[in-house]
Amino acid sequence: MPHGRASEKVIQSGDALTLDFGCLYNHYVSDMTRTIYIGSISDQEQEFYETVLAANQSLIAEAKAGMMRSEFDGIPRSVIEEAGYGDYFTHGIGHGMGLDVHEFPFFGAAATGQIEAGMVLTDEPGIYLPDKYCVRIEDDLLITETGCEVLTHAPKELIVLK
Ligand SMILES: [Mn+2]
Repeated sequence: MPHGRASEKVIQSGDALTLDFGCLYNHYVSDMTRTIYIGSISDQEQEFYETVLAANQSLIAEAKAGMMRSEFDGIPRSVIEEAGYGDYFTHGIGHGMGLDVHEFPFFGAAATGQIEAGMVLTDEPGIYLPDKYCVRIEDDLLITETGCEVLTHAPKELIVLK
């Protein structure tokens, strides 16, 4: 599921762990997600990870003020679609944030209008294979006139905990 809930499940070797969290500072929020692997990783999970990372990075490379919201969603989505997993990316690419963790603008299929300099937007592509596993990588981007500044500095290389 794109947004699961914490449970009593004991983490086991072979599990993928998607960690979605943030902090609150002077009334403003952050939001980030990393997916790590416990003990081992299957070839398919590794392909999913590399696809989602490429999608995340494609938006960092292209995002800037004046871009249409449909384009902000469509650039990373096309990376996942071209890899053949478009049916498993089941939510918008991200959302605004500030005083609240989910703020205007949103990026569903019906999103219209442009993104503006000064907006802080999440870049959170994912692939969710029902009843198997998922991967999501989420960074916070500060939109500028010429590009974007990545506010999330946590590493994104594939991590398999032994
Ligand atoms: Mn988010």
